[in-house]
Amino acid sequence: MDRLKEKFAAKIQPAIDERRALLSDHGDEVVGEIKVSQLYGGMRGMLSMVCETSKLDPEEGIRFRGYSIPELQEKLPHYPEGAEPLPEGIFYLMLMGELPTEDDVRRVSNNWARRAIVPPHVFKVIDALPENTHPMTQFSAAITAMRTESEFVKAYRKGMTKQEYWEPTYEDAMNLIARLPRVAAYIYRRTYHNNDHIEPDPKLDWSGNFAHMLGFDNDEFRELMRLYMTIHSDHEGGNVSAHATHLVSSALTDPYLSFAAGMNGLAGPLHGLANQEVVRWLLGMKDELGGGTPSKDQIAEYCKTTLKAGKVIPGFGHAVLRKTDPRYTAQREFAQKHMPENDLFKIVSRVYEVVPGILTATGKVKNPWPNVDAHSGVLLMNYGLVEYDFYTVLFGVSRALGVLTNIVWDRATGGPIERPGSTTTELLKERFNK
Ligand code: HAX
Repeated sequence: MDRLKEKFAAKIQPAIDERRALLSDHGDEVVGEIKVSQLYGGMRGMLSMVCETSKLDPEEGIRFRGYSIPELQEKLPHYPEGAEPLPEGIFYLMLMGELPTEDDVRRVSNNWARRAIVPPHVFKVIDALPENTHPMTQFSAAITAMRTESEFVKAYRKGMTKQEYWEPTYEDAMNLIARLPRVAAYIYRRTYHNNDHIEPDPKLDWSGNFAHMLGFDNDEFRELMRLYMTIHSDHEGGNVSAHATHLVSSALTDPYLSFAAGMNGLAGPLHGLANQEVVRWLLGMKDELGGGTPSKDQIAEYCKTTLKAGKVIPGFGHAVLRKTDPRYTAQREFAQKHMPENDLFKIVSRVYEVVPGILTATGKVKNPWPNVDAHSGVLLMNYGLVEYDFYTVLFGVSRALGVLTNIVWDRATGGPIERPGSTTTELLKERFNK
């Protein structure tokens, strides 16, 4: 058993005991109430699950195992001479519930490098799709095709006890995380670089190697990937990609199919696809106004046209957050440090000054502030990764860290199949008309 797995195994029984004690002492206590508006309103704010890896506060933003993004930028190990946290570190933190040492992070990196070989039939499945297939469709198909490698499927068929479920789930999660950068880079090079693929460099860290396979061998871009992969990794349990992964996994579906379900959810324009929509929207505005940096008035006019057409302004608003997303702020700080003169960054900054006022004036938008997706594209564009239809795949690679950690924990603690109840409008009417 590898050291990480051994360390994780030691954490399982105390976690089970803790849950048992909570359930036995407080199992019947009420932690929330459900309003009719929530039944019709996407279950917004309805406390309905436990997710250990991160917690979202509407005002403050995300905390991973209690740590904010600025704290993680300071406390998680960096690449030698780098300034951004290594995603291997946030994975360790989410899995173990404690900050990693430099050595812990090196071990995670080496562990993933050892597991990173993608079976050849996965590339064949990608190649069988038309070249203009959206990268998220290719990504989802490739993840599903990789299910042939599932240790959970093999062990379940052979027979195992419930207490053993976590072990092959852990193996699948680690293998998937290790292999996703290669799969994603393959899709990118196939779709946009004439099938000119780049072999992995196992000496690099997970994100550095990913940047290398994508074809971006410069130190600043690698740093950007480390930051990007860290901050997109988790956003508590109820968002579409995390919840879809968890829901499907709760039926004891293997991690490959569960994660593919999460990625299909991430591909929606109200969720992860918003990162491509932001760039499409910004470039559309630039085009319409004949280039240059649009004035605040011009941006305001463009926003009004977007809203009049019945569209949302991508990258703004959130179902939980009520302030500027700290993931937006972290990316803004990266831009201020590395690319303050970039034209598109200047537009993004000006958009930040204009959009909240316009959304507030609609009188219905609960959060007029920017989310993570409002900023990620402009950073990628700066380094030459301009094919924005690919951006959600990058998000997906990162999201694997959180959602797969969650299902490992779920199997370790004996999580049940999810089966919430539903009602009908007729029954609600009967109830209130009594
Ligand atoms: N532009 C225009 N209208 C918006 C809006 C925006 N950016 N954000 C919210 N609204 C509208 C809603 O469409 C809704 O309108 P209707 O009542 O006419 O249906 C109204 O304001 C109230 O919505 P809300 O309660 O403020 O927001 P929701 O919780 O329903 O939705 C969304 C949250 C993120 C889906 C929403 O803000 C949105 O569509 N934003 C733009 C797309 C986007 O950036 N998505 C990424 C979110 C972060 C994420 O998951 N990243 O992966």
